Amino acid sequence: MAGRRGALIVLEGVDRAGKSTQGRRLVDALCDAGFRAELLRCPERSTEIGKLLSSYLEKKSELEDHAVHLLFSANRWEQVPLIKEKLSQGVTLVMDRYAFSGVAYTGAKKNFSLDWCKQPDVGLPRPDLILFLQLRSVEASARGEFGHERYEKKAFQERVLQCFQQLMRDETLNWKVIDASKSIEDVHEEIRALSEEAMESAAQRPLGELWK
Ligand code: Z5A
Ligand code: MG
Repeated sequence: MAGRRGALIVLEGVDRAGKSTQGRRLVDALCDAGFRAELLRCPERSTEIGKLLSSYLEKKSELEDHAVHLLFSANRWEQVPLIKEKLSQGVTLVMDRYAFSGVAYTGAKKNFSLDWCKQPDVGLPRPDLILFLQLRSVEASARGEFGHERYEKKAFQERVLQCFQQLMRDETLNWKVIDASKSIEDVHEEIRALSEEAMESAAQRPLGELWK
C-alpha cells in the first residue's frame, strides 16, 4: 500500500544562527508527536568525500575552489538514494544545510557566478520547505567568537549572506525567513508549526527536482 511520503525540510542560515540546535529539536518534537523524522546534514563528514571536506574545512588540506565546490555537491548526491528511500517510506527529513549553503559559500568567493555554482546541484530532491534562520552579525558574535575553520571570517560571512538573499528571491521555492534572535523555544515553535504544514502539503504531491 502506498502511504504518505515524508517532507524534505531544510535549515539554512548564517553561522551560529542555530541550525543544528533547531534541527535536533525539531526531529525530537516530531518524533514525540508520533511522526517519523530523521536529521541529515551537509556536509555529511563520515563518508570518504565528507572526510576530504572536513579536512579542508579544518584547514588541514588545500583544494582548488571549483574542485571543492563539486565535492560538496557530490557529498549531497551520495545521500540522494537514502533521502529518496526515507521520504518514500514516510520519514520526514530535516536537513542541516543543503545546496543553498553550497551556492552561497562558493558564490562568496571571487569570480564565481551563482548560476555556475547552482549547476551541479540541479536535479537534487527539491525541498518542500526551506527555513532561513536570520541573525544579525552582532547577535551571532554574542553567541561566541568565530572558530578556526575556513570561512569563519566576518567579511566573508557578509558576502555569504548576500548570496543567500539572492537565492531567496526565487519564488518557485518555499522559503520562510525566521527571526533567529528569539529564544530557542520561540524559534522552535515557529519552525515546528511551519514544518507540520509542509508535511501535510508534501503528502499531497510528488517529490520535485531542485532548480529544474
Ligand atoms: N559549506 C560549504 O562551503 N559548502 C556546502 O555545500 C556546505 C557547507 C553544505 C560547515 O559548517 C561549513 O561548510 C560551513 C559552510 C560550509 N562553513 N562555515 N562557516 P557546519 O554546518 O558544520 O557548521 P557548524 O559548526 O555547525 O556551525 P553553524 O552551522 O554555523 O552553527 P549553527 O548550527 O547555525 O548554530 P548552533 O550550533 O545550533 O548554535 C550556535 C550556538 O548558539 C550554540 O552555542 C547554541 O547553543 C547557541 N544558540 C542557538 N540558538 C540560540 C538562540 N535562539 N538563542 C541563543 N543562543 C542560541
Ligand atoms: Mg551547525
